[in-house]
Amino acid sequence: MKSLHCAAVDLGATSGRVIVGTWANNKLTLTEVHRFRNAFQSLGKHDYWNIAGLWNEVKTGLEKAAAQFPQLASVGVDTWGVDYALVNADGRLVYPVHAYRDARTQAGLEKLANTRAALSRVYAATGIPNVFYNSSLQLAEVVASCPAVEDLAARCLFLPDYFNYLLSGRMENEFTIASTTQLIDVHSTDWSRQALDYFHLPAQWFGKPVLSGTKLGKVKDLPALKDTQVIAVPGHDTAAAYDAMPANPDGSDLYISSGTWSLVGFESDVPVLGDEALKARVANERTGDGRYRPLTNVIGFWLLEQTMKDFPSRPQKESEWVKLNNAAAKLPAPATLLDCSDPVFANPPSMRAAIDAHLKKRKAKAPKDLAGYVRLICDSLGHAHANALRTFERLANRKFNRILIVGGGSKNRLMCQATADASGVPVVSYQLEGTAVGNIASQLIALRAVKDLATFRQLLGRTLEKKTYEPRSK
Ligand code: LFR
Repeated sequence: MKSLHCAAVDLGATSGRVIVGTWANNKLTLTEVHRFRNAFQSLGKHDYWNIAGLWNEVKTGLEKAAAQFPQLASVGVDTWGVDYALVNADGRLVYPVHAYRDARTQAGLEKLANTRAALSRVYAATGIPNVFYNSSLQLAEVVASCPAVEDLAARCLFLPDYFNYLLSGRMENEFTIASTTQLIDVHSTDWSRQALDYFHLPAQWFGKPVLSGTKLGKVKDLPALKDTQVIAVPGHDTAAAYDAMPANPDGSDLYISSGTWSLVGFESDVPVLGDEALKARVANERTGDGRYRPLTNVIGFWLLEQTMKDFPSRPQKESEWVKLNNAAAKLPAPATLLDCSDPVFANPPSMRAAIDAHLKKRKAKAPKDLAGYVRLICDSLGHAHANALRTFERLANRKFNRILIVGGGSKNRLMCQATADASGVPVVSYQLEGTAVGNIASQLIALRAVKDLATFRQLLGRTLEKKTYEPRSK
């Protein structure tokens, strides 16, 4: 069989990369051709993404990919969830692209939280809980504070949609990313009229979502990629990462995509709804083919990434990371853990100060050094992951035998072990760029090089390196 090369553009909130997947003899090989940092920038009281800068990096990455793999068959884009670009009919931005951690949604968040009937209605309609970053709240804030935008904008393109548009010239809303907005009908694959009405959003901004695998046309404006097909993959990075899970087909695995956030969830043919699910903040996000991925967002390594900023001595090299983690592992287990759901951790000016104040309120002492914070954060995440497992077992009436972890955080031994210990089930961590692999899997299926996702997972599972963490009794 000839080898096939597909490029994944994978944009995360703190870093982005372009990775080429080469499929030959039923085996996937990855080549990272470009990696770059990403961060939102503050201007006045608000936070924005540097979209032009990101697009430049995407182009640089794709040109490098084409130089190394001249026969690039296709490209797919996935990004973090919920953020969007408002464009006119010619595709021009009519509003700056805000970053989801911008505090502008606070008033809308509180209003919905305090209106029980509306909150239940919106949850029953969309299956998405009321969280500060929801696109619904962000868009409602724009329309309320700048009503002219309703006329100026012709379409709302979520970030993968917008990059797909820049690449192919086609404006489509992809389904997985649409499902993170709190605007999709939980019982169909289309927008929820009820939710659009509640948030006062113009229905004409949104097109009927396309499922992943849809071909959008050839790349325009990048001569080296003129024969490369743009494919709408699961545009939400978490959906892509879940697709890459070499899971047991019987549904007995719980998944964690671990990075800036820990996305803890599973796949299901039916949503998990009701008052208890709403209280537990279960988000019924969707898979590329229209099924469900009930999950909860645990704050993740954002806690550590931000705490590091307060330590000039933070590790730079891999060997320094290992040393720091070893020092953290030797410390006694902290008696008081962080409540990872406390909103004070969302976007504080200093994470270290926010952690110290949170501990003080709980009458506990702040850690003495960076190793102490690492230990506290890893143990707290482990505990939060275990809580999510128990909640899902109860609400979905399931039993999970293993937890599978992919993503940058899966390399963190301390967190993996803490998760196994707190949950009482083995944790299997894979050396896997989950989001890029799921992105590429969708392209391979669309190009008919692989039959379906189940086949891809089975083939992938054969070649992956993994490490299993058995739970230790206390
Ligand atoms: C992870 C992620 C989460 C989403 C958060 C905000 O990168 O996409 O799934 O809830 O970022 O978009």
